[in-house]
Amino acid sequence: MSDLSAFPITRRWPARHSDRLQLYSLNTPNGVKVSIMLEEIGLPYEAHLVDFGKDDQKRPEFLSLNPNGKIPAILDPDGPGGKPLALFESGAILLYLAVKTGKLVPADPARRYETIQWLMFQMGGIGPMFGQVGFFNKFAGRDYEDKRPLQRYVAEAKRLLGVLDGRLDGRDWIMDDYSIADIATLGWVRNLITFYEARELVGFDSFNNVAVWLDRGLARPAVQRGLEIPSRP
Ligand SMILES: N[C@@H](CCC(=O)N[C@@H](CS)C(=O)NCC(=O)O)C(=O)O
Repeated sequence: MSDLSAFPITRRWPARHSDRLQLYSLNTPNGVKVSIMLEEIGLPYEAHLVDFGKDDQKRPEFLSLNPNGKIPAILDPDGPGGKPLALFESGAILLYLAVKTGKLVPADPARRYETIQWLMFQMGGIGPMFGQVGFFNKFAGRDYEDKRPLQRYVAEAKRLLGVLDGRLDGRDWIMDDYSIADIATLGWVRNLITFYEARELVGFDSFNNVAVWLDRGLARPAVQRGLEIPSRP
């Protein structure tokens, strides 16, 4: 039995099964990357809801694990050397879980770096830019009189979709096989055209390879399950 009591986050979110990986998250586009990954690889885990409605992500117990105050974060009782490992940043968590289990990342070093490259393309491009489209199209930024910020992020989102569409030309997945690069990206593309209501705005239907890839990804049972974990209250 692992002892996770040294981690203050377990005071607010106690582990019922301290031998299982602990996930602190919400089913946002960054959060679902990790729940989808965990569902895909079949590693036993316990999901804890970080409720934004209660500002849970700013509580001292959460900040003790992630000083950046954002989900997702994990605590793996069985980290490197058999010791517990706390980790935040969805890209780092995906990579950690892939390397730990030898799943969803190629073993060949060159292919592995290529996968990491596309993972970083999501982390540094698709996530931040699509998020700004959401802010200026659906949330507080919608009321701004100056529409140039919205136009800038829509143009950048279209450009990024074009890059992804080119990569997916003649391919089922971003790499040859389904990988952490797809897992990182699927939830963001889905969110852009659903929750952020930007389907027409970004001309999504002209990116046929992306549309077909998205449907292919969403058809995976593990993706469907992961998208709901942890569900909003
Ligand atoms: N780069 C971080 C971004 C995480 C992030 O922005 N999470 C959002 C949800 S998608 C969040 O926790 N927002 C809450 C807040 O900003 O207060 C990652 O990929 O893990």
